[in-house]
Amino acid sequence: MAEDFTYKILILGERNVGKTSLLLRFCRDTFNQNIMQSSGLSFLPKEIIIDNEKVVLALWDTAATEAYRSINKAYYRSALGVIMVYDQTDIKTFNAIPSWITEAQEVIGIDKPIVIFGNKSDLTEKVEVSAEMAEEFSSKNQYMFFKVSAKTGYNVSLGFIELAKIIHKSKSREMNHRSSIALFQTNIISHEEKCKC
Ligand SMILES: Nc1nc2c(ncn2[C@@H]2O[C@H](COP(=O)(O)OP(=O)(O)OP(=O)(O)O)[C@@H](O)[C@H]2O)c(=O)[nH]1
Ligand SMILES: [Mg+2]
Repeated sequence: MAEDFTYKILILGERNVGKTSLLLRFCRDTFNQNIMQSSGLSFLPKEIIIDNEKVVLALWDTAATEAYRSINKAYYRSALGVIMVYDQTDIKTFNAIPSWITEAQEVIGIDKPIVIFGNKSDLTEKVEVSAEMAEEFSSKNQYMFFKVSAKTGYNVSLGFIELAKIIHKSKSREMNHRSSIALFQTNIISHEEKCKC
């Protein structure tokens, strides 16, 4: 049976950082300055090819408002990676990253890859979070970091695809490991069948 490469990914971050806009840029190549604030939870699928294999990303967009935050947490389960978004023109959104990550890791575990998106890189005159600050924070915690812009599309696909590649690599390793164990078990069984003792 063909393997199902469907990977659930969470898009997290404070209100207004551009989570929905990044998704719409990646999945539909569109941008709307007058986008509505999200309520609840929604997801968009995106099909990509990695190493000649079809991979479907199930991208879960979350509403950051406090009322939804705890409800959404119930849906984090089984996510294999996180896109953690902050707005480079608002330092509060950068400072909030650790609490979002802790909250996610309580549900999905600490071993899942996390990519930090410093969004709104097109707004160069209002920067409150320098790329150096974000890079330092990311490398200290072993997260990948991308400066992105949902408005111009800068680095958006690249960031999503890099996360998908990491997930795909670990999934492939896991499958190889499983098939080695299955092969090993088959060998033991066939040996026992042959052995009449
Ligand atoms: N200049 C600029 N504006 C952006 C960018 N990304 C998003 N925006 C704007 O920022 C505002 C918020 O974007 P959303 O995508 O709704 O943000 P969100 O994180 O989904 O917000 P919530 O759903 O409330 O949690 C909107 O006015 C967007 O048009 C960007 O890269 N550059
Ligand atoms: Mg939204």
